[in-house]
Amino acid sequence: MKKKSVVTAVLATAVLGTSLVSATPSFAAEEKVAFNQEYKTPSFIGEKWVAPKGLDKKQTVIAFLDAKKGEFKIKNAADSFKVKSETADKATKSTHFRLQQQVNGVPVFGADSAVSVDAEGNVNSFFGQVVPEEILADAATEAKVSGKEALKIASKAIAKEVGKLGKLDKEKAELFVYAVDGKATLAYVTEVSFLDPAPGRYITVVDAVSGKILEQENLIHDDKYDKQGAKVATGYTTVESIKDEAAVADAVAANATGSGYGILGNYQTFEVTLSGSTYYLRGTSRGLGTETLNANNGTSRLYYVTSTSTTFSDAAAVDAEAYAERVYDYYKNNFGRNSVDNAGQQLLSVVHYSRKYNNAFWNGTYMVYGDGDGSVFRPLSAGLDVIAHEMTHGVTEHSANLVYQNESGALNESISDIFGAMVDRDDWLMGEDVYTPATPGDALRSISNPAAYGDPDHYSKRYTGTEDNGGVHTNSGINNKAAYLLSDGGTHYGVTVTGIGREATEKIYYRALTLYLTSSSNYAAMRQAAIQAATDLYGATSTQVNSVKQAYSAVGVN
Ligand code: D38
Ligand code: ZN
Repeated sequence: MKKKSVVTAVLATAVLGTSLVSATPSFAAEEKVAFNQEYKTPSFIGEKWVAPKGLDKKQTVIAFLDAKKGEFKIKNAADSFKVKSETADKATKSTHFRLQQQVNGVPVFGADSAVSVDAEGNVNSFFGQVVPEEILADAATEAKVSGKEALKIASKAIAKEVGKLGKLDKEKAELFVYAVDGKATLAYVTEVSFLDPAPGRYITVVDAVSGKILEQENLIHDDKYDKQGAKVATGYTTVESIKDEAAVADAVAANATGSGYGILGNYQTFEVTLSGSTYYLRGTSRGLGTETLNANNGTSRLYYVTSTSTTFSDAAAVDAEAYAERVYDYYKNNFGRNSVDNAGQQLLSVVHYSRKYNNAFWNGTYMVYGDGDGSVFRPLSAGLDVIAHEMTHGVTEHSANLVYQNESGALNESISDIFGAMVDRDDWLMGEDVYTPATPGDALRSISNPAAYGDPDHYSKRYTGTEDNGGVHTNSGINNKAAYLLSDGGTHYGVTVTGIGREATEKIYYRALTLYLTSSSNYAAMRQAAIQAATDLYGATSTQVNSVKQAYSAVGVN
């Protein structure tokens, strides 16, 4: 089922301003409009658009899009866009809309956008992707297959690839008009996730008329995993401490502070919940709660982590819970964000996943940590940056929703690495506390010097193959380097960047992620989104804005 990936066409965006070959990078004027390379519709508009009198903000956004309908290649903005969210920003008194392109009321896959309206009610910026209606006209308007049937078709195909599926953590089917290579199809984009028999988060695109699978991709699939796939245990030993989930939920519970020693021997405190005479590794004060569960070196069942006192002895579980709480607090204290979805979503962590599993991942429901094989990795929850990286995938999914492929996928990875390094603030390395216990000082990736681990530190060095979803863990280096230069400064390929510090840097990236980036954003959009965020926070002529421009020019993103 390997093919052209789920969204390659949608993602094949690149900015072509009028002057691709601009003057010396640091002096280049910012382009006011950028275009999607495939569709030749705007992907960024940075000009102020003065609203006609008498419109409210939402009407202004639609009027703006309608005024540009020729460029967007649509007939009528009111029919073509649906407002998904409206967020008021106290800092700048601006209002931020997220919109979804639709045709006959059906959303167009990957065609979302972000439009900001300033305090005076004028449009400030547009970011996103709009597919010409001419292309969409081909799609059928009526589904012959139901969402349920589409999920059945998807699950059957997945089982054929990985074997009989265990409990499904998520099953979702959404009807879209799905455009690829200039051809539009009415299709269900389904998502099926599970931990058993192997980690799966499958996106399957099913033709809503014929039931044919157009594309299928596992987002938790990579070559490194394939190599150790054979080692994944299919069976597991049951433990006596197995508890009935319902019984625990029904019991009268009380909170307490628990403690224990983590993998690296550090003393950790965290929330625990007393139910009957048993303490659970569960906190209730952060959003809808935090909880750490134990896969017990299997893949098919999750067990409670319990103790007869507030002291917990499972070191990997202690770290997972303590650090999940710390990452929650980082987002809450710095940005007022309430969990991954900003609505308190319960934070679930799974430890001791599979056997000797050398990785950690976010599957849309859980953060999952392997124990490592002891030589390549120690239990991965021992890394605060690892936990921040995984949880940030959840934050991204609920904000920009950067598609996990090619440039947007590399940005998705980079955002996770950047916040990993912001939470675990003492260095710019990823995974240094868990990788190769016998080799001190090394890491999985370096944000300050990606090249030290073979990752690109300039756009011209980007990987353009298809491995790892188009090199998402490789090309992340380009944006990682920009973030590092922005924070700490330096001269890179002859371009000097004035550092603005970690505090300003994290604010800029959080703002760009939550207000300006969209699912199809590429590096060029990232540059513009960071400039826009820095402009909001510090003003258009600030050193911070200038440093953002320098940082992106230094990594070849102009
Ligand atoms: C290196 C080696 C063996 C396995 C791995 C890496 C070796 O040197 O022999 C597997 N691996 C681990 C990681 N990357 N690859 C690191 C973790 C970070 C967070 C510590 C990581 N995980 C991925 C992610 O969260 O993006 O980056 C998991 C991706 C799963 C979806 N594609
Ligand atoms: Zn990641």
